[in-house]
Amino acid sequence: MTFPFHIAAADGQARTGVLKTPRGDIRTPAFMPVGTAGTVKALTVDQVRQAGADIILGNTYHLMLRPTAERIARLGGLHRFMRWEGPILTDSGGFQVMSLSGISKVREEAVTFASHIDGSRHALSPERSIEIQADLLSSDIVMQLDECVSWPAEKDRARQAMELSARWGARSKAAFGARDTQALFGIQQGSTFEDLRRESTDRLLETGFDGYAIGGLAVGEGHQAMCETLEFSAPLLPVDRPRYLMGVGKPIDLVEAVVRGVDMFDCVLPTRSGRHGQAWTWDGPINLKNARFAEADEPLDADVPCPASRDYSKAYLHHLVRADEILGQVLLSWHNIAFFQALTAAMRAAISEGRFEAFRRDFAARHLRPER
Ligand code: PRF
Repeated sequence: MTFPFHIAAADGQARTGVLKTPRGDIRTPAFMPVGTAGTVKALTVDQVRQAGADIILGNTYHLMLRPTAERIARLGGLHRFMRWEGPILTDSGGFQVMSLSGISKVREEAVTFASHIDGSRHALSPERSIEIQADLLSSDIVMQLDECVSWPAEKDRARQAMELSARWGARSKAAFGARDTQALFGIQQGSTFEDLRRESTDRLLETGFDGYAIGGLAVGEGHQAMCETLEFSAPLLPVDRPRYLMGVGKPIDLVEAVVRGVDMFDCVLPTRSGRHGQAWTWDGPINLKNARFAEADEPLDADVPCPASRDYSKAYLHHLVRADEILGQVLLSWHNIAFFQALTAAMRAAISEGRFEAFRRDFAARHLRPER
């Protein structure tokens, strides 16, 4: 059984709907806060839920190294371990090996790598990634192991990674089998090449997945090239299954991907930038460290239904950030997650009401306006 995906309304390529999972509904377009190491950094799960998130993301790479997937399994799985009762999507590990580990080697059988924590050697095959995600962590949405090339990529190199990802997708599916309460997503690769993205999709469709991710973007190509690639990549994917753009992005990236047919996102941006004093608002990003907020006796956003957005002044947040107080990191992470949820909620409403183009135009005009 695959998770039902009900598209309630479409406006151009943009769609809004609900992905139904046994652990709860995921309203799309959806933003998934990143809980890399079994925590959405600086936040309790109650804060994450209160900010409006339906689903969070976890990472195979981090959890297999520490505290190990076997230990999490003995402690009842990732949901129980971290006290998050909603759905969890786990990434498969290959991308984090590439971006975080020491020396790594990609072979047909598996990727081998040195831990960024203690240098110990590990191997991750498509089958082992499925075992960790589905059997040990008890993830709800499991990602296939893939290979993502950095940008720019020679076409031959991009083809090689795309073809390996397609073979790993088939092996992942065989290892996953048929399950009642968990879903498996395939990952399209092919860098910025249209023919490679097409071939990647054809091979994923031969295998057959519950949902489809677009990988290999937001790796240095820039906003414009990402949008151009999405323009042909997203519509290749089945219209009736969720489409997930991995590791994206800024608010403007989300809006421009939704207009091209993407349903799901994840990114460390709201929490990472929150820990560095940055707040995301309808009027663009602001840095609370800036002296102009020293006596700004107004909240970040009175309309975002989150205590961090509504109940604390910018002047107080400025003080916390300047004094390097932990609460500053907590409140800005919390606000940023709530803002990304408010953004996806606003997109869902605009699509439902058939006014997504106007929303997109007004959003860009306000969000990208140079600071006054
Ligand atoms: N593959 C996987 N995870 C990812 C990516 C990918 O290509 C990206 C690329 N932006 C982020 N996270 N498995």
